[in-house]
Amino acid sequence: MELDGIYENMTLRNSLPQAGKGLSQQYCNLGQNSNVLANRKPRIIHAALALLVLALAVALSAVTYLYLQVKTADMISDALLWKARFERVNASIAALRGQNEILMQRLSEIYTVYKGSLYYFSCTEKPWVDAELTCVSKGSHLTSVTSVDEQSFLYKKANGFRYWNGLNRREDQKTFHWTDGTLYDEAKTKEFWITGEPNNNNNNEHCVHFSKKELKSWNDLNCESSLKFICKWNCESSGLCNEIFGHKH
Ligand SMILES: [Ca+2]
Repeated sequence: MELDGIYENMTLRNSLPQAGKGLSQQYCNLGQNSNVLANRKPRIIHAALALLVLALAVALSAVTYLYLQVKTADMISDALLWKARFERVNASIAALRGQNEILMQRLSEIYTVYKGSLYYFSCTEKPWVDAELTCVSKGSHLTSVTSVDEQSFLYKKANGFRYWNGLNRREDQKTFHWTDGTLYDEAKTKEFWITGEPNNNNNNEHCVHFSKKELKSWNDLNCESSLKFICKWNCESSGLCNEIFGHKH
């Protein structure tokens, strides 16, 4: 009985190492499982990071695309705005050119340069004294006539309308003189008077005007009559020809 008990105990002891071996194997297996898990974690992290980077790249691309879309839209809008402004400026320039041509045409009808003199043909009618004062206010006088060429130019330009010139005898009602200081040459200008003039009708005609579209165009008339008038400047001394017409005469 005692031996049986001993063998039984021996069997039990022999069996212990086996049990220990199984437990150790389980620990080894657990260790292997831990290594697998440890190896998987970096992969998951890498995959997550890769997805994050990919997501950021997609987001950045989307933002860049939207920015470019907005920027392009802004540029197109700006371009259209500037195009509209450019067209308005062009239209304004064209309108100004048209107005300038009209003004220059009108100016050339009112102001005319001939052989070194600038002439102003008024649109309004005034008594002779007021006409002379108007010319003086512009730095000139009513026009004198010093040659056949000048007389021809003026009567043709006057075109048959009545314009005061600067010849008058208001001081003594006998002797003619020019308001711009030019000496009156009666013999030289004799052919400029209309036949029968100056007649000093009613002894009250002391101012002279152009009346006809021909060389013999002068008539003496009551100075209180309201007529158009002609002022004259010297181009060189006044500098106005260059100022008004942009070139020297
Ligand atoms: Ca007369």
